[in-house]
Amino acid sequence: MQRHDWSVEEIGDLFGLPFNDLLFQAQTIHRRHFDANQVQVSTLLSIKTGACPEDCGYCSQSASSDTTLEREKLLPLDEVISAARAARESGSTRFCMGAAWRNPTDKNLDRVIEMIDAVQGLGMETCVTLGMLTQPQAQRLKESGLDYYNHNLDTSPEFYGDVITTRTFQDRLDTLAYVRDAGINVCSGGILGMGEQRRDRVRLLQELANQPSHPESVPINMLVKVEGTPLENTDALDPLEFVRTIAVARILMPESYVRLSAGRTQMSDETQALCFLAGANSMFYGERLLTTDNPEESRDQQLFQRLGLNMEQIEEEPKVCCHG
Ligand code: SAM
Ligand code: DTB
Ligand code: SF4
Repeated sequence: MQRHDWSVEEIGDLFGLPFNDLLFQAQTIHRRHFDANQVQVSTLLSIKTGACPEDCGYCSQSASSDTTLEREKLLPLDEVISAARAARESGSTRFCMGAAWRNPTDKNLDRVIEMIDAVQGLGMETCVTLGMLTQPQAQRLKESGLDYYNHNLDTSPEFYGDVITTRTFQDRLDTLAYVRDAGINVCSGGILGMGEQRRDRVRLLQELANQPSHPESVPINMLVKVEGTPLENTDALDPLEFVRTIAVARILMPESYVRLSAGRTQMSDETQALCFLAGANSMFYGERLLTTDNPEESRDQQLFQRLGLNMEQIEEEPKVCCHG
């Protein structure tokens, strides 16, 4: 059963539990809904990089940031297909394509839909993150067969304006509503370690859990501090507070995949192990996130082995398709 009436006090109390009690509760709930030793892995590809008109303070791709990132045009279809095929060979079940847009134009969407078709043809699940959508665009993506749309709330409504000024928290909620109402699975979460307080982490999770339905996937990112961005010198968050946030997300949204997302390169194996114990059961796999590094596949394989974790497999046979 999903609850959508979590209060700030209830969530604050969960955060305030002794660590062992919190992890025990989260792991107990996790085991009711999932195989505790199974992790779903997705691979990311940036299909359009840099020169984004938004001013998200954490992002390497914002035109307002002073980063050294090379600006790129939308990638050709064949490059997307080779990257997806490589991801499938490595054992990834979902391919997530990200574009540095405020929102896609209808022409952009035609090109992205070709990419979605091709990736589906390889038998993989598809996810895209393209910025804000209109209702008809969400509908078109649904008709293309898209499995997931990623659009993060990023932080609490109260802290949001300290990080982003070019679009509002409400804009994000509107896009999520279009995606959800179109029948596409929602992937929505946030970033920790941006200088927010615990009450902001409480409010972020409250906003996510109190949506009309829980996002099917909830990415929890640790800020990757990118040189030249306004958040480059933010103080690091205590890793145990990151683990607590994962545990509370698991308790509030028991049937959702909680995704241990950006920031793993800077995280110890032990912190990641605690995240899995707290109920994280999906992550990004492959040496690159969008523009920054992710752990090498061999490193993750070692970690899986040490922890006895298994990667979820693609269930269906690949469909026969023109792209081979
Ligand atoms: N432009 C689209 C958008 O913002 O909706 C899609 C791409 S955007 C890079 C996807 C998400 O990645 C952001 O919402 C943010 O939560 C996360 N992200 C971006 N830069 C990050 C960083 N430096 N550290 C952690 N997470 C980051
Ligand atoms: C999400 O929550 N994290 C991913 C995915 N959704 C698109 C992106 C992380 C980006 C990290 C910084 C970068 O590589 O540019
Ligand atoms: Fe643009 Fe997305 Fe980066 Fe914000 S997070 S600057 S919208 S690419």
